[in-house]
Amino acid sequence: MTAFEETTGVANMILLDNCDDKKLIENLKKRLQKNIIYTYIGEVLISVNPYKTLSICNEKLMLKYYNNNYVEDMPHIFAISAKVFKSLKEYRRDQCILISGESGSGKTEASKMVLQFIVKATHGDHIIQIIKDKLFVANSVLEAFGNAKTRNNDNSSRFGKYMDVQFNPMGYPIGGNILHYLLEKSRVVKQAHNERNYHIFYQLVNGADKWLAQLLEIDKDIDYLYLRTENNLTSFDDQIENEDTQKYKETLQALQVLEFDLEEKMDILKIVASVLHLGNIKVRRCGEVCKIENNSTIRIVCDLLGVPKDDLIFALTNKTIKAHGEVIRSHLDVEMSVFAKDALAKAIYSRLFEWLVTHINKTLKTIVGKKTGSENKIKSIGILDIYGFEILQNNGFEQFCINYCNEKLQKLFLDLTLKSEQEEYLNEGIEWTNVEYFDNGVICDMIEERHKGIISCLEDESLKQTDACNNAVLLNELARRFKDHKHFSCYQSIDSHKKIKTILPTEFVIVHFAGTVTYDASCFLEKNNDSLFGNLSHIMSNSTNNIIKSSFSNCQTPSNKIPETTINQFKRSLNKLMKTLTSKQSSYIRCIKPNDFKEPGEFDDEVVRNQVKYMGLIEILRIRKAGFAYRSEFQQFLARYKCLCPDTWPDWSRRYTAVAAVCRLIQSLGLGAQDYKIGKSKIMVKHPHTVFEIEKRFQVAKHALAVKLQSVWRGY
Ligand code: AD9
Ligand code: MG
Repeated sequence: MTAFEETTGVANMILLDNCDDKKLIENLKKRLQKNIIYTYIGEVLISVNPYKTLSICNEKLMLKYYNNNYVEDMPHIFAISAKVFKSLKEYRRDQCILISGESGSGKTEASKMVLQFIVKATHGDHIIQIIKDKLFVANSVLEAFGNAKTRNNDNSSRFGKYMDVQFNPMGYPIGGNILHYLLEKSRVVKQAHNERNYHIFYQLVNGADKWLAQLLEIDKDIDYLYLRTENNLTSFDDQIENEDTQKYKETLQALQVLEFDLEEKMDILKIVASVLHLGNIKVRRCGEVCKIENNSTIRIVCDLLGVPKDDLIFALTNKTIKAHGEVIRSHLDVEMSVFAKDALAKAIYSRLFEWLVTHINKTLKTIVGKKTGSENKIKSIGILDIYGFEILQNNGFEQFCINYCNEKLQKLFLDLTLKSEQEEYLNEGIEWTNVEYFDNGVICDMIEERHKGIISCLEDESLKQTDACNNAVLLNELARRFKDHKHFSCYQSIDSHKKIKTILPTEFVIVHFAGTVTYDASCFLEKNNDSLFGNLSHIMSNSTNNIIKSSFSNCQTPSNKIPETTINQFKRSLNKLMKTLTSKQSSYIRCIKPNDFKEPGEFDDEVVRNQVKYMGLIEILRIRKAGFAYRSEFQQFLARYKCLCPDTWPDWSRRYTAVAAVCRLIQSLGLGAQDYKIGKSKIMVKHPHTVFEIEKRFQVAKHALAVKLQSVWRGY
């Protein structure tokens, strides 16, 4: 280690003498203290959240990375982005960048930097510029509607996002597509202490100018129940108010760039305001039935949503179901009426979010077909930024979904890095000592195995109990199925050898790869069924607000058909995502949260140790240290580099077999025995810098060849 590295740490941790967590953590700490937040383990980028603005994101830097090959001693998100972009262009292979880490570790910021690189580093005409502007601002809209302040993060993503940016054969971005995963709906009506609702609500209340506020009948001075956190009245502090106002302007500008027309923008804002008013509707008991108290509030809601007032009042206080061909009406009690109101608020907000994503995708798609005509030549870079692993004081259905998603991503990471790499060495007949690691497949199976897992159990109970949910039955069934599972316990299954001290009868515990989480199952079935009374959906489907009308268009006729449950939908879309990701060449950014208090520059060894451990960073380090940075099939290697040796250029096949040609080529490049290994079908090169050297020579040779061809051409 050089004196410089003594104080600033090494840029690639495969250069560390020891593969233990102490050395790895010490290295990350040294670097953070010098404001260096990026470090490699092989080609995996580790990013530590500095919680302060550093000058690491500017155009000059981007160009530097763009113009250089992957620079080993300067780890950066731009380096990964440049590598991915070049692979897409040179090898014409679809790429993806998987960004993972726990809540607040910096995934969303990292994903924005990748996108910034793609947008800034690529050129193109006016139309390309339009698409780049749209790609860039799409995030602002999604963050306004899908992010919120939580205990862990002031700008926490409450939905999963996979953004695919499409490129034409010249490498210009020509379109995009966003997939979104399960927005946390419950936040719309209730937030934990010191957390907030979605940013857009505060942006609108603070930012709307006078005429708009009058039109939407909103006012900062009104106490909005849905903006009240637990035990906390709505509090607007001056600085936050200013920030929200500023962000409101940005959101509106972004909507403009994304070509939302005036009517659409108004419909969006009306829906947001209607949710706030819905929250303030008061229901009281009136003899046997319940009644809505504040007539003026329900009038505003109906005006904004474009639905008849009497119909909505009826649907919020009564329930109609069809049974044996007859329509049966029953009164709701106060509790059920409030439940119906909240369910409506959640449904219209989440459908608005879906509509926004669909609309954004439409505007991102426009240029693909028009401009190129050859869609099969389009390649893409996908950027995955999902909600991070969460352990809260109170973990519910949402945390279960978020953590399940993180289990799947961790499994994919392990399979694509640790597992497949080790298998490859064995298949190629290369001497290899297996590195053991914790394979979380066992937890994924426990959650999602067909007919057996927790999801299937939840599904069975949800379908059985569509009316009055009894979560105790669910817990009993979970206890029966998983009482002996190492990663599960609940009150009903607990026995002396399980070491969980306090667990309530309404709870169950999963020992996840990233930590032990106690889930409160009280509302699991309700949230999974996610029921909105049919008559409410029907009213919405006849709304004069076009977004509401189209979002509920599948509810034109009241039906008793049971829709697909939330968890089943989520599982299906996640498995589809995993397939997409597996089909692409993947690169990884692992984000680390250095402390639990969002404190700039603060590095808590224990907090980091936990993340290093569960992410399997030590195991990656071991494999990377002992393994090979570059692996290529003989034919592929020769196709690219045969011009570097007179004996293999232009046609090696007349004199050599593929393996002999590779050996001849390697020999002429002057590689030592320690630099590479020849497997059964592949050549493996130990260090990245050796590959860069070969690549550099290739670029020089290619250039020389091009010049020669040009002069020959001119001679004709
Ligand atoms: V969550 O799973 O969506 O709750 P993320 O996405 O991992 O989480 P995010 O990117 O939102 O975390 O980062 C959290 C906060 O850390 C940001 O709002 C910034 O204030 C801060 N942050 C993150 N990365 C950087 C950075 N590279 N430079 C400066 C940063 N601040
Ligand atoms: Mg995020």
